[in-house]
Amino acid sequence: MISSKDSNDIRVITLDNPPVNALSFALCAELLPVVEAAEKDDAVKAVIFTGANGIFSGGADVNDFTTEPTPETKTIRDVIAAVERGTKVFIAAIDGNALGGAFELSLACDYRVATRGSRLSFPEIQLGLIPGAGGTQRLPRLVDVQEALQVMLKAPRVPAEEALTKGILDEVVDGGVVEAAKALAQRSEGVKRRLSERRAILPKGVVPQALPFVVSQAHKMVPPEESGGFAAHKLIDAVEAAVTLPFAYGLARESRLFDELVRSKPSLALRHVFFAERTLNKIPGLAQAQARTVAKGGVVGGGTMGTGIAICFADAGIPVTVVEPIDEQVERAKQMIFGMYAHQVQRGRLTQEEAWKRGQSVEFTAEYGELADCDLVVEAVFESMDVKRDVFAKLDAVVKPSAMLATNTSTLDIDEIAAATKRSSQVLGMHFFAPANIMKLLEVVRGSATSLDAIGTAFAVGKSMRKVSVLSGNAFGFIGNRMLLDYVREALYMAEEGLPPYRIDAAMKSFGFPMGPFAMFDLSGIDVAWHIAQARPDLGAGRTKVLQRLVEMKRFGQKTGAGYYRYDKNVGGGREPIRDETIEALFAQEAQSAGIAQHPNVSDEEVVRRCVYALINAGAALLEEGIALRPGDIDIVWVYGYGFPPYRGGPMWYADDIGAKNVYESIVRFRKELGDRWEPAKLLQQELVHA
Ligand code: T1G
Repeated sequence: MISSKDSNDIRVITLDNPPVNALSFALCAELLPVVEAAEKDDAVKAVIFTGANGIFSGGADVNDFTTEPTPETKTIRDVIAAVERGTKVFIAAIDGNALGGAFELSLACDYRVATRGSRLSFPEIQLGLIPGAGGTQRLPRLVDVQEALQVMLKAPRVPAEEALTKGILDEVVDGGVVEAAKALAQRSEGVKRRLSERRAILPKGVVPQALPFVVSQAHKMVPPEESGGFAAHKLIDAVEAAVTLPFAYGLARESRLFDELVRSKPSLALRHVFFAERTLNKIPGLAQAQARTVAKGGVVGGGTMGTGIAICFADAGIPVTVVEPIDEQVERAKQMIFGMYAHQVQRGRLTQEEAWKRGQSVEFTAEYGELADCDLVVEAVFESMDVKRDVFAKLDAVVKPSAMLATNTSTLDIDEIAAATKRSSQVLGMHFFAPANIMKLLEVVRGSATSLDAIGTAFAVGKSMRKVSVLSGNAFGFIGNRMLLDYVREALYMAEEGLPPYRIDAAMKSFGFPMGPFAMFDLSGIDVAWHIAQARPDLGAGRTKVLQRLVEMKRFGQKTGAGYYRYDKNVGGGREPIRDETIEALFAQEAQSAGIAQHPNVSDEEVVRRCVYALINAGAALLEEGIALRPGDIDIVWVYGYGFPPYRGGPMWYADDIGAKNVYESIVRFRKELGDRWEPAKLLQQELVHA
């Protein structure tokens, strides 16, 4: 895992622990004596750290955090302490990513060189942690406190050129970073530059007396500790120590804060999400599958979803042809594409040239025949089985024999759609979430005949589109929407029992969702909910005619300026839900007509239990039915697709956190109090859902 090679009086130490040179306990146990030997060797004047496998290092090995270190365990902290004590000149030669503990190792060095295109980042906050090996103490001694906080709070991937401008790097080279480091070692003439010997840098215009105010302001800028801000507040405490305490004391403070965070529930949940996301593609047999290369994509339907999917292809560098027979729709689609890319250029995310290239890679036609050479075609037409079957029959007749056909349906039966073709092994669902070019979640839905090659192709295309792809079995609503129906059913039932929608939404927002179920209805469209309720009245619908009344009043939600809430273009740009007592009166009136007993006094905690336990119960049933492969897959669907607070790990992780048995007992109580719809999934009787 560690190799070292001398070049005259310079020792080059290489981190080599594929795939990302993670600074595991094992690697650090090997690295420490090599660093100490270099320090003791009089023939060595300078030490260079570099990484193999095209990356400096992805930081500490996140797997190690659940292992309680023993006094004998060596971590990156021990290596950095040895560098700190060293008298040689230490240089970090960075190529690729230098993340977390690797960034910290470079800060303990006297000099830092990187190749153009390398990136430095402190992603710890995304794991509910803080840099725990000196980063919170050294970075504020290299850039000012405000800058350092932004880098550690927002976790940007800082490009090498920007890091050079900020003074984090000493040199950026186009290649030969180790050679450049050797030259720098010679030029350094043995001059060390320990950051620990500097003072933290206050932002321009901030005098030491103003520090308490600056710190209190920083705390106000991050979410409350119980709402996902736990690590952020500890980070601010650590950076404050960098300003107010001597280096050694600040380091000790950082260690204590880190050790508290690494055992915290939010961090355990976020590390679960990190690994669950990287487990999604571990599907039995998929490694042996022959995923097709998709050199050309096709989309049928140039509506909002179809155009969004076309943009996904363009962003992945895959030329795409969209079949859309209606000229006005083609114009609208082109405007959407042009506007989206113009926005990206304006925000500096894309160059004009790249935007132009991507925009040009999307072609429109009215002819199915233009799709003949596509490797993958995604259908995105009206949610009607007859319409979709007709599209698939036409596609089957024109595309090449090896082409894969995917439907973007959100609820319809994949097998029934596949039966319209003679290639059912090459048909599957690719359920994009609106807006398709923004949302990262992609449900890949396998029909009973879908081949592993087809699934592998969909996962490969999803990766090139930078999607988070989750495999789902073929059942109504797949994973996300199937669970959503039980979640929204409980919200509707509580509203019918006299609890105002704004109270329900407020409770779910305080739990950590970005918006509550009624605001979500208004965003996605009440007409869409009505369409689904018509298709499956047994799922997700309420017991009253409220939904029907809203549709009759053409209150479809944000897009019509009113739904469960009112919207005023002068309030939050017309997107801010405004409580509407007329809807509460409508619920009361329709509930009375339906003879529904009123229970308006439901606590926020009970609102959360009813909505979240409905999710957990539906998720457990999907695992029992084999629709979802793993609990972690369900967690990813809900964190990425529906805004479940990631610091709670997703619905199934949350179930284990509160205890699956506790959830089971609550559901048994709900069944007695609320009705047979609360049939507890057997899986919840076991100790942990995440076996
Ligand atoms: N620890 C353990 N495994 C890791 C890892 C890490 N830090 N980073 C990646 N992997 C695994 C990953 O699970 C996957 O495994 C494989 O490597 C490829 O990952 C002390 C406390 C580095 C940019 O948070 O951002 O340092 O699927 O698919 O797209 O203060 O991985 O092959 O079994 O993501 O090329 C901080 C997280 C740690 C970095 C590469 N570091 N990783 O992206 O590959 S905390 C991170 C990434 C820390 C110090 C603190 C990315 C990547 P498998 P991948 P990629």
